[in-house]
Amino acid sequence: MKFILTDTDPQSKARAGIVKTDHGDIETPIFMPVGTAGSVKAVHQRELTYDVKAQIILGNTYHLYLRPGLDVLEKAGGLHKFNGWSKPILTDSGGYQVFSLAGTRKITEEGVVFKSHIDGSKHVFSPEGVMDIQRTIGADIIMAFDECTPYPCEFGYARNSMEMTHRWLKRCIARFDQTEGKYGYSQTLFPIVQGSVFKDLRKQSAEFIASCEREGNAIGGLSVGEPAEMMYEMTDMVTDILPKDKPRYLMGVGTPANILEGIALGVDMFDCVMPTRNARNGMLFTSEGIINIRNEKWKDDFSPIDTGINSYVSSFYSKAYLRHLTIAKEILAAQIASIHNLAFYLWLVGQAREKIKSGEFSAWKDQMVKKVSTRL
Ligand code: PRF
Repeated sequence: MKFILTDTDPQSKARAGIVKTDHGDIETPIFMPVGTAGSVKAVHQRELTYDVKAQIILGNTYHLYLRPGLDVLEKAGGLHKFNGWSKPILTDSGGYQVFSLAGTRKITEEGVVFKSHIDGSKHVFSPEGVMDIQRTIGADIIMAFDECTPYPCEFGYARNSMEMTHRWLKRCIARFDQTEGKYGYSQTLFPIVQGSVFKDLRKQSAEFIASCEREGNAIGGLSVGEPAEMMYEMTDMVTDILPKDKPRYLMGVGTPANILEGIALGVDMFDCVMPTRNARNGMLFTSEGIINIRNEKWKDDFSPIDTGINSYVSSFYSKAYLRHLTIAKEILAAQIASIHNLAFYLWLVGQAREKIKSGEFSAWKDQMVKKVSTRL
């Protein structure tokens, strides 16, 4: 993997660049649609490519390991072959899903013992095991095994957890560097900064992560319930420490406004379930603001969902029709809303990229944050 930093904004820490992988280039800043179990919910690959214009998607180690399982993925020749997505893929390590989804779990220095949320069966994730699993899944970018602390979190717990995440990282790196990709293309490992909302821990963690000199770095443990200002403050501190010549990924973030602020703080990559999950509940993000499509006010509004973002479904279907489908619980509602929301997120980061390139990012960002946060 290679990262080429092409432009920097004069008034903020925003940057534009290109991440080069064996499955193609990713233009940053970028949003990565979440495809937890190997599919971006309700969106098939052709729409993901041509309508959403996704450049990279995410998969989850936890889910893919439990189902379909590593034997099937290996027989298929990896996740790209299995799901037909031939562009880059990133997999999260399970170091977050195990904590948020699995039933009873026990964390030790060795790793985490957990029970599957599907059938209650018992499993163990260790730093080494999770590297091997992600080698088999075959994502281009794989994530280190970490503990994402909850919010709020006591200082002592956050410090011990961060120190364990650092020891786990050393084990991840050792295993990753001793092994090779199974399918003929290269993979890269991103470490994850933790440290909850404590400045000294964040600083310590960012310095440790930077010293590992991997090809890209991630910021975890944020957007877990803390106030947005706190998330920005931590991100700002961390991006001052992480190397400038490597991509930075802010995990699980966020709203359109969170993403714009994150870009201004020097973040290059984002992922979140929000555009797809909220779409399934009737919440649409548009270039004019936020819509609850179930609202009576859209009943006879035959105007297109959003003509501002150059997406086929968003200009083809009307608000009134999508409202009807949503209220009638038609499957098509989830499809249209998910494609639209993702197309909007990809449009937003694409616009940010253009504005960074033309030197107009900061002023544009401020007015855009207001616009995308407005409830229509
Ligand atoms: N760690 C991992 N994945 C994550 C997070 C984390 O801290 C977050 C936090 N927002 C989302 N996804 N491994």
